Amino acid sequence: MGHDTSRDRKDEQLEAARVRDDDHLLTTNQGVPVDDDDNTLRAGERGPSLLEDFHFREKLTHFDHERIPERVVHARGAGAYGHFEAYASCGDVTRAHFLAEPGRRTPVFVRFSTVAGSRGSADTVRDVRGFAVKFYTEEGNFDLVGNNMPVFFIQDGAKFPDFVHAVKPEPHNEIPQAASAHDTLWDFVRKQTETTHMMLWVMSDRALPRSYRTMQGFGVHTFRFVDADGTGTFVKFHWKPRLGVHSLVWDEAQRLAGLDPDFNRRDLWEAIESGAFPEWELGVQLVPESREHEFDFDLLDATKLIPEELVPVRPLGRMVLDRNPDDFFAETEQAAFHTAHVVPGIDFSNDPLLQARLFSYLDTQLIRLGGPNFAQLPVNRPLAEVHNNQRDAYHQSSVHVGRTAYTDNALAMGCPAAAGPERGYQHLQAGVDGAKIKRRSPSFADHFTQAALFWRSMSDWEREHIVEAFRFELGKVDSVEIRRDVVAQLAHVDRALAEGVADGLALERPEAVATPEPAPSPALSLDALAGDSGIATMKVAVLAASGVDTGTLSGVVDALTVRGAVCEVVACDAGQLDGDAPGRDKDVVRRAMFTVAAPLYDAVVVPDGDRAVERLADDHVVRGFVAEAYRHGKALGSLGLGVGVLAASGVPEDAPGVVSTRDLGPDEFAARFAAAAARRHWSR
Ligand code: HDE
Repeated sequence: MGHDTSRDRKDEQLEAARVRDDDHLLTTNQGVPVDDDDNTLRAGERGPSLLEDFHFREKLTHFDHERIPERVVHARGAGAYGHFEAYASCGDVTRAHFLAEPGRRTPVFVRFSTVAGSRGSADTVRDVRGFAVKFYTEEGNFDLVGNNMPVFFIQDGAKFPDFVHAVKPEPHNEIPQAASAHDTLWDFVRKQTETTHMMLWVMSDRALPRSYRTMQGFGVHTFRFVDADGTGTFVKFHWKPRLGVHSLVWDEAQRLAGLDPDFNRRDLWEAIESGAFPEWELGVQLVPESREHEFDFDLLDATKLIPEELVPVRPLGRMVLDRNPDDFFAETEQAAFHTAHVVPGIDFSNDPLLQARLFSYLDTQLIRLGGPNFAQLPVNRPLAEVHNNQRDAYHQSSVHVGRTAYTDNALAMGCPAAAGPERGYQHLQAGVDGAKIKRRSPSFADHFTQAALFWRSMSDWEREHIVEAFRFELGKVDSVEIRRDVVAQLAHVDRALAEGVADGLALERPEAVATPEPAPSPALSLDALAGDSGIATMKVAVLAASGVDTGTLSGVVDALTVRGAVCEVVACDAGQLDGDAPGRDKDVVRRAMFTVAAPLYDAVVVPDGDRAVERLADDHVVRGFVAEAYRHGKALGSLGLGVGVLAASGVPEDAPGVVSTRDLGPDEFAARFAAAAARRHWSR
């Protein structure tokens, strides 16, 4: 009977769809309407399936072939569309059209990623983040394929496969996933001391971004700008997030990997859906070619940065992301970035890491996207028109007309014709000389000074987190020899760092060696980068239970929302709240406590209401929630009797970042609370 009823219902639905719009009918890939999508064609109701069921075979075959290889690195990522807008003309240094005029807008697609994990791995692992931007300029696509750290692990592309094999899960048992805390990575690190500077960045909280929206981005390599006269200028690219730079702490990041493996991806998606469009400023450090050799490091060495105190960052424009993709696979997964996608006015330096990338990115797309026609995919297609004689190959979707597929031709009046130096991309005519040689330049030999620069630029709490990270990572390394060697390596950076790590691992402190003492670069510390956007777009948990004072509850939610915060009422139980006063007490519960945890929020508020406070304070899950937020340095606030929940959770009323009031109104409270939530409180 059930069978007949559901079939009847389906028939009705089909009929309704037919009436509504013929476009909504299910068809095969050949456009043939399908009568039934739930049953294979059978010989008799209980008989074998028939080969002639072309619809079923097509459906299953397509499914069987749905996967393409994930990216060999940066497999896990999330993307969004937006635009870049230039502030002013940069004609003094580059002929790039998209930077030539104030207000000129260029559409962009951006993909953020982790490096080591597989496509389904967690977002909040300790890792570098990719920050790849595709500018669809009128002169063709420019891809700025950067990271959220300004330096890299290695100096020469020949070591890249070794590095990636070392950091990825170990090949015999494919463990651990998306983690650097294992023997092979640290074995690589101790053998390749050029990794030291980058390893300090990766052990810092920069490797745990709170959000893609709160990360810096860097082009890493030295590139070149080229002006209309053909003069080159060395350039390093920087992205600075409008919301300031904010990170998680390790304990929180680990919890989040289980609580919400999509934490960063979800944050980006939700921000864009809610209209809180992520924004960055693009800036450049410029070095005239005449000053190439003025630094105590080599500009071609990607393990080095140029301190902003030596060469300030010149702002070029801003980027806003305001549209989520419609189809993750079609757009984000099939996006093909390539460091050699440059436009007139942007050129390369001889950085040997960059030179290797110029080969690798095209090569990787050939296997990943199945041939050389990936530029025809919608996300990769330039806005600029494409005219050339490249033909055929897998997935060709252009229909080329005409009989000439060669230059130089007379039959098609010589079209398409080379654009010439005025309009075409012209490589900078940089001089080269020297013997063919497989040897690292001696100017790349210093592996420790900039590691010391980074360490010396950190605040106390950042240093503590770095030491803890080294202890954690090396603590997971089985080989005591590797642990010892890495500690000895750190002794070349800073004695206190090496001793801190050694003590935590119960290793002998390493022998004293001379350490470099470069002047710190304050611009590198997260303390200098928190920004001034306060509580804007931060997620606040407002803890409630039946009996909550709905006046303060809605008052504080409104006052924080006005300041840009995203408030979620979290209650002990699912369902509606029974408030102590008439007001907006129905339907306000967004999450039941048993579905969430403190790491999902940036700050916590407890409103007034004696019955609610009693219930909350009595609940060990609530107390654990509050205590965890406190431990992670987050702002906590209470109104009226709400302070009882903080006290029951062991939060001192006068601790930094705790705002408790018995007499302030919701608005005044919100102003003070927003200021407290602007950054974490590590001095507790
Ligand atoms: Fe990549 N890198 N990389 N890389 N990389 C890839 O390209 C490679 C390097 C970066 O969202 C791959 O399409 C080599 C530095 C990002 O799709 C591959 C070397 C920086 C992304 C590749 C480097 C990056 C990639 C894998 C050393 C920061 C993700 C899939 C010579 C400046 C882009 C793909 C996206 C992806 C090779 C070093 C950033 C295999 C050989 C340095 C953001 O081609």
